[in-house]
Amino acid sequence: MGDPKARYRYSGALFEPEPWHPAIEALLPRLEAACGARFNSVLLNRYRDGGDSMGWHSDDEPELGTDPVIASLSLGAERRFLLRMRADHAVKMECRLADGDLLVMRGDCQRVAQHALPKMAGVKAERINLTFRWVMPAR
Ligand SMILES: O=C(O)CCC(=O)C(=O)O
Repeated sequence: MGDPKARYRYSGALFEPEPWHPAIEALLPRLEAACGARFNSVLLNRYRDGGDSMGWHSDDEPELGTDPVIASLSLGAERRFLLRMRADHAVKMECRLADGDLLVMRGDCQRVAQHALPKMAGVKAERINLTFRWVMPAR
């Protein structure tokens, strides 16, 4: 979802954003003030329960530029969030993301680290995660 020009390429496919939902667009001023950054797009991920997960990756698509600011807003079930250094996977940290938490990744985070949201046995409730980004229009 995002501004019409905020198209991005991922795994060889070009994604056209959905227009902003007014309830999500209304969050932008507070998010941008909190992060000191602009956002023109948001990626929404739905985890139906603890069986849904996201593997290790970095948000390092070229459209995000160097050292992107990524604001991740969590809604719904509390889940574990993991971060590890690319150069040494033993160097890692973990936090819990609860309903309403805002996690901000910035600086060299996407260049030097990877993140993941592991499966969590026993979690029955749904979680929705919104990651706000600035996407440079794809050519
Ligand atoms: O659901 C989360 O907290 C992580 C989402 C994520 O890693 C992503 O959208 O790149």
